[in-house]
Amino acid sequence: MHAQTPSDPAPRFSFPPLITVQQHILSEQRRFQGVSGEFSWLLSGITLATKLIEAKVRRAGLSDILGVQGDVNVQGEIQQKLDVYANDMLLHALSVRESVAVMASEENEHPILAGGSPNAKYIVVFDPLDGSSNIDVNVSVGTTFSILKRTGPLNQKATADEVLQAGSQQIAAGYVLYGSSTMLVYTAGNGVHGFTLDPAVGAYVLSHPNIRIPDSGPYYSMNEAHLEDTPPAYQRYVAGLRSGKYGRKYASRYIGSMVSDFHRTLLKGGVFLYPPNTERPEGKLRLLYEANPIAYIAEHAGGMASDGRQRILDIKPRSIHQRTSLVVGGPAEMQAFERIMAET
Ligand code: P6P
Repeated sequence: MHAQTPSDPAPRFSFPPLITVQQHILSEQRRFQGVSGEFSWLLSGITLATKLIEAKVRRAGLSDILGVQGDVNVQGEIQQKLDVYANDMLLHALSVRESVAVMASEENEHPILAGGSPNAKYIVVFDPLDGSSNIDVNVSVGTTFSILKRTGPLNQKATADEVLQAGSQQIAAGYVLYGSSTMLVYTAGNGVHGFTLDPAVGAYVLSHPNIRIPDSGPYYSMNEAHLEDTPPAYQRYVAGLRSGKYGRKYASRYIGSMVSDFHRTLLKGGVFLYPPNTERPEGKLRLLYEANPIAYIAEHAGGMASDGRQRILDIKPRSIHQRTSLVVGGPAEMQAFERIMAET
């Protein structure tokens, strides 16, 4: 009988366990039946791309990347150089993930059939740099992403139409906010979790586990320059927020960068709204890669998201760049909104 090799007791640390987003994703994907590791490998492509984007955003003022690329994108918007860079990073990182069949980006007119393996089963839809018009004035910007599964037979090549799925079909969604710190917030349907990028080591570390949107919050957030041009019901709703009609008087906060305005709403509570107006009767924000990921996160954090008539996640898209109005927030603010809309 050999003498047993002595062993030490398990180490006890004076700090909480450091959980990286990769570790978290691996534990998450075990919930998906039959998901081999493709899901975590796909998400690692997104996190890698956002680290490359973050490095450029952090130095935007120091290199010639500031200013406009000069081109105009499919939205008719002047492309900022960082827009183009961010889009290239995501397209590159995802195109080398065998599990990605289709990519759709705000910056590309049509979906891109990725060169994934014939059995690639995922679709990734993203806005590489939302709020990019704020770049030159150093206001936070963000990346949003939405992950869907293919709807066509895996033994046949994917079609672009497979992107047009209701937001309720998302299997994961998230955003990266390039703010005073860089945070990745995502959900794979089992809670909403926030990770802060530690620039010293280049890792997203779990900092906000199981985020829940407060039942009621102190802020409402909209571009009030459009208020007189929005439908009367929205004007009545905002008047109620201001007057204390819904049980508290709200303060106004508006950054003009959707990811930032939503992130504050998610953590502090309240409501963010981009209603329809005379200039944009269908709303301004994009359904597939702005409203859907935000709505998916909001609902998994205990909030709600509506286009004024229906749940955002129930909308069946007609086109990839389709716009929608968006009202998203905590239960108290959204129930007050739904009561107002029910009166019309
Ligand atoms: P407005 C940024 O251009 C964006 O797409 C969103 O990030 C933001 O919420 C909205 O537009 C701001 O629009 O009309 O208030 O400038």
